[in-house]
Amino acid sequence: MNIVNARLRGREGLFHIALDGSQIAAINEQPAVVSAAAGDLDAASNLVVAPFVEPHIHLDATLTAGEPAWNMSGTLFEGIERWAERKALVTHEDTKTRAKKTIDMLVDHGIQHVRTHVDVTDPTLAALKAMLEVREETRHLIDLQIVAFPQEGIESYANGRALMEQAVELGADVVGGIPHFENTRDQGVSSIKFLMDLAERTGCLVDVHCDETDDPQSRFLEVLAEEARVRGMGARVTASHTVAMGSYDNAYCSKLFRLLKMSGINFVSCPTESIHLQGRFDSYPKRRGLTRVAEIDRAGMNVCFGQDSIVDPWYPLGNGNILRILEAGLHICHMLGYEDLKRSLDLITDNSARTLHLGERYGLEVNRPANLLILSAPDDYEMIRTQGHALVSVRHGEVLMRRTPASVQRG
Ligand code: 17E
Ligand code: FE2
Repeated sequence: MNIVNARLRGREGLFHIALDGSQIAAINEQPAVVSAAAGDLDAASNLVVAPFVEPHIHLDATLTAGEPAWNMSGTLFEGIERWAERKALVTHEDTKTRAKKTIDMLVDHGIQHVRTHVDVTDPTLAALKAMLEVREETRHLIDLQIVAFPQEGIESYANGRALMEQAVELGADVVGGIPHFENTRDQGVSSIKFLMDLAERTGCLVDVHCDETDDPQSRFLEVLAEEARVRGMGARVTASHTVAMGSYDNAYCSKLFRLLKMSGINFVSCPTESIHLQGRFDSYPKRRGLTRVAEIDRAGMNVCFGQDSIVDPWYPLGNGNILRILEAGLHICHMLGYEDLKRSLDLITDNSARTLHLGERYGLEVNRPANLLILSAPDDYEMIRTQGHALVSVRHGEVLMRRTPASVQRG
């Protein structure tokens, strides 16, 4: 199969992309627009990019909002309470059904790589066992990384450490954490040492829910970054949320950034989730409750956007469309300047792939997997402005999804 009349990010002109089975065989410049042969795909002078990436979602909790009760305060902590009630009702099939429905939504929006956090603070590890099956059963749709995520704490939950170890033995790809939720600061610190040891010993990646609170005293990011730096593991470590950084004063943050840069860790921000969950203890002025996305990016560090939730106890909306998250994030993070707009897709493609440590399994380059999207606009700026879509998703050299844009008639 070939894709003709493709525009590529950061390059002038049109391109012809040849797929050979499940690999990209060639990418060549086209002197002029051509008509597509039977069986080929016509990008119609629009962008062709590597698939969108969802670097942070909770597939075990999706599609449960209101069951058995709604989160009325809109806080993270009520979300955790409501989820604990729903978690008691979780079954193997219930988890698989909801996760697969959600994966279909992601696929419909051009996502082919997903990192999901799965709650392992459950003595039966029911959700984890279900998600390990989902990972295998959806390989034709997505590459799925599973994070062993201790929603109710590692140190503050009964057998928390053993459950984390068991989750990794069963096949989790990534070790998680939630230091700001542990009962004490000391437990937060020891939880990070424990999870970094576990990851180092087992070769897992690391992705910690870190400082997801407006409390400027929540300073576990420095602990995570230092552990990553000393062990030389930065490229394999991700700090998710880090929203307390939005409340740190500039003097502390300037010292912190030195360490963050040395550590080489990655960052995920979930802007729609954080704008909803944070700022809840403020009146006015009211904080945005997000990490310093633009500043992290400008300091040369790696940051990307995720959805976090789709219709769960923490966030009642969502439809799988990561472009919606990108648009919201650019607004909330003061990133509507032209320099940011013209490379904005980085935040849901290349930066996210780096966070997931995908290496040569990702990217629009010869000899890499034949996974790509045809978008509805010619560049990043126009994709955002027109609220564009992924129109075709190709995976392993075959069309996985086609979207027909809405049409408007006048008169
Ligand atoms: N759990 C958590 O601790 N934080 C979140 N944002 C979600 C689940 C969605
Ligand atoms: Fe999360």
